[in-house]
Amino acid sequence: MNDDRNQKTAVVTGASSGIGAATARRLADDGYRVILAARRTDRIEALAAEIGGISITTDVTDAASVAALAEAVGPHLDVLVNNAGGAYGLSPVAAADTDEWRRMYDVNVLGVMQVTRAVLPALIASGAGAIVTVGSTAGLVAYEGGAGYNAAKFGVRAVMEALRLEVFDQPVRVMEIDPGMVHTEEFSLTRFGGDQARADAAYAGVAEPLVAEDIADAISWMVTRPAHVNIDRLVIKPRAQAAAHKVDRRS
Ligand code: 8X3
Repeated sequence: MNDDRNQKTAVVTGASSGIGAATARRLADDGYRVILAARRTDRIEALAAEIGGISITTDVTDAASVAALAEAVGPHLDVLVNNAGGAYGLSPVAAADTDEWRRMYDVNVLGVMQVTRAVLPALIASGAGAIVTVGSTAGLVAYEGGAGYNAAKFGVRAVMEALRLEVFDQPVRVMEIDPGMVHTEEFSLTRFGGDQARADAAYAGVAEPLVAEDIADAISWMVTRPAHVNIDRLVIKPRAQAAAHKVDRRS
């Protein structure tokens, strides 16, 4: 693959929709050569063609797939956006579905670990690497029915905190963004197994939830700070959401 060091390269996982797709677009606008990594080849191919990026079909939970992504990245990488993740279900602990919990741990925690581990040498080799992992306010405060997702996103935060300590003397920033309510086409639909009515209810009455572009804008800001500026954690919520449980739904 082209390794033109005049143009910075960014990998975005989960780039097929939502925050990942918006971030890929935004980083391309910012001048990055963007590598779009996701499972759905047709979607990332189409977006890559549109923004002049590169699509690499990737399942972050699959070791061989992640190894192929790292191989395609090559020896240098400037930015990694660990965005692939998601919530499955909203069951209380008493009715928890073990498979859903496993899937959440697999994609949110092991996925972040596997991709980060695979491209960390390339990030360090760039001399000024930057990692932004998309966590969630669900990783800061638990809520009823959220335990499986909460546990996974609390886990993501732990991984980022430990990694920051481990590479403190290396030229790589370890950053995290924790969004609250973001209205994307798929997050809630995935959580509720394709039930559009339940998905829509999550945003009911909220005049202005965040949109994917708001998060992409923040990620762009984080990675484009000077290399000595580490935004450890950026918590971002719509004004209507003072806390997970305190949402203005009057509209
Ligand atoms: C998404 C935020 O509130 O649905 O990561 O858990 S929430």
